[in-house]
Amino acid sequence: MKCLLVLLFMKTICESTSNAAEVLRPRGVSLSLASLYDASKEFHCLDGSGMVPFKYVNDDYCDCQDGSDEPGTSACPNGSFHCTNAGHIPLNIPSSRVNDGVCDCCDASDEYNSNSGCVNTCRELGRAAREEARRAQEEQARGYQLKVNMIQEGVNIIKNKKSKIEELRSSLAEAEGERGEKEAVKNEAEEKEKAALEKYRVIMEEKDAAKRAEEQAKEEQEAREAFAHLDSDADGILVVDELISRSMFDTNRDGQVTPEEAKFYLREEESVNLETFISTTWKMMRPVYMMDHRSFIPPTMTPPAEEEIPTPPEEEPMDEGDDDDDYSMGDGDEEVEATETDEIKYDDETQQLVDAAEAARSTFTESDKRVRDITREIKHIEDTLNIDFGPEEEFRILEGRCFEYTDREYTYKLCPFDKAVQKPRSGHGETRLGQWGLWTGEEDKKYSSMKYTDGQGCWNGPNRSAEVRLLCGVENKLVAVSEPNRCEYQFVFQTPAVCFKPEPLSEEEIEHTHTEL
Ligand code: MAN
Repeated sequence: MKCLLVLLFMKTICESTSNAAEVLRPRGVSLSLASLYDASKEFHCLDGSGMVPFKYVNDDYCDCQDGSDEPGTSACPNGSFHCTNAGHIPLNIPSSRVNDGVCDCCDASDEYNSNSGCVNTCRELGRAAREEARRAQEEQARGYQLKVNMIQEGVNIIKNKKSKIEELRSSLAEAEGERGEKEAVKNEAEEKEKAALEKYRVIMEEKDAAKRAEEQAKEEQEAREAFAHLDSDADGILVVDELISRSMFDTNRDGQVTPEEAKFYLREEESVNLETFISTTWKMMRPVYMMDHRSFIPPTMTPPAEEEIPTPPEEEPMDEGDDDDDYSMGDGDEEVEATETDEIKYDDETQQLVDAAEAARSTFTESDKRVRDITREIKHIEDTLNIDFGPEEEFRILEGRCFEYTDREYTYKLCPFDKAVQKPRSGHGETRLGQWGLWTGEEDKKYSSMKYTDGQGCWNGPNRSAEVRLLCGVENKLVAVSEPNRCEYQFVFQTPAVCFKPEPLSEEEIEHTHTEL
């Protein structure tokens, strides 16, 4: 850098970059501020805080509050030094770094009075940076070309889906018509079936009624026999004393039946006649009575096999005239009868009508299923058409595809617009990190990140979720996954879908490139 020594105070006015060769300005001043440093006038501090003679500029003494009088020395703590960095990118550094022995500017201008030995590397750095920028621009351009293809494919998918919906709608109309016909056939067949079964319904009801009556008679007979058994003096009245001699009523098992215990079974009456006994008392007494006769089976138990039914112990006293066998219950007779009752054999004509109705029902069910399947398929396609696949449908071709990334512990899988999952490398089972949620990029960068929400719960934490940052790249690829906060994952996905059409090089850049070459 060529510097002129100006005036008495060793202030330096330096010639700057090649493209600003003729603009002389104090050291550390940028081209844009050069006009504010006019050596023929007093210097106005840039923040308006004061005015000093121009000779005070860069005199290594801080006069202005904003440090603007010392752009080229480290005298002001808050000053700013501008490196022109010709050949590379200009830079502003805090002026406290001027001559501190550290090379901050690639043109070495910040170390003009130190032993740092800084050399100008701007040319090499500039060349490398331009090379990198060119490479990035080429990548953008290739990516953008691929994006154009993705857009085209997205548009085609929509077209195909729409025509598929049309096709399905006409199949639906046809299937609905068919279902209507099958339903009419079914209704007719069922009418006939119902009429034919009517006579069997009457038969079945009669059978049921007969069965109920038989059971009632049986129970009444049981009651009569028990009454006769318990009514020791056979006077037709059952009294408390007659129960006291029966150990079966010893509720608390203390070896004797108290009047209270006996009365309990007579429903707190002193005595009952046969009629009352049958209608009310027996119901209360029956379980204990039957248990005593070893033939009661609680209703919820399956009847034991015959050989398992315990027989009364021989020493058990039996009153004369006892006919315990009469009280056998739960031998399964009812079950068999019920089964027999259910299995009605229809006459041939009825059977044919039942079969025809069954066949009509099954044909109708098939038609109905077809209608429902088509309806579901239409709904599914309509739902995917409503997903926001980007302003130009550029993300649509990613639907139905999945991308993986493996780190030391886990394999992560991203299925765009569906889900994000995590799978331990050693072990089984996937952990759901989230379901497709929404686009989360800010303002005009809405499509630069997406969020998958409502994943599996995290112990003592939020439900898992994943944010996917999208970067321009020439292939669709999951390139990184991290977990910055527990159960909050960050995916980085490269895709041409976010590449922009590269801006053409400015004339200045073209000029620069030519000069470089
Ligand atoms: C699993 C993984 C981890 C997560 C912990 C939280 O080990 O899903 O990513 O941090 O659970 O307990």
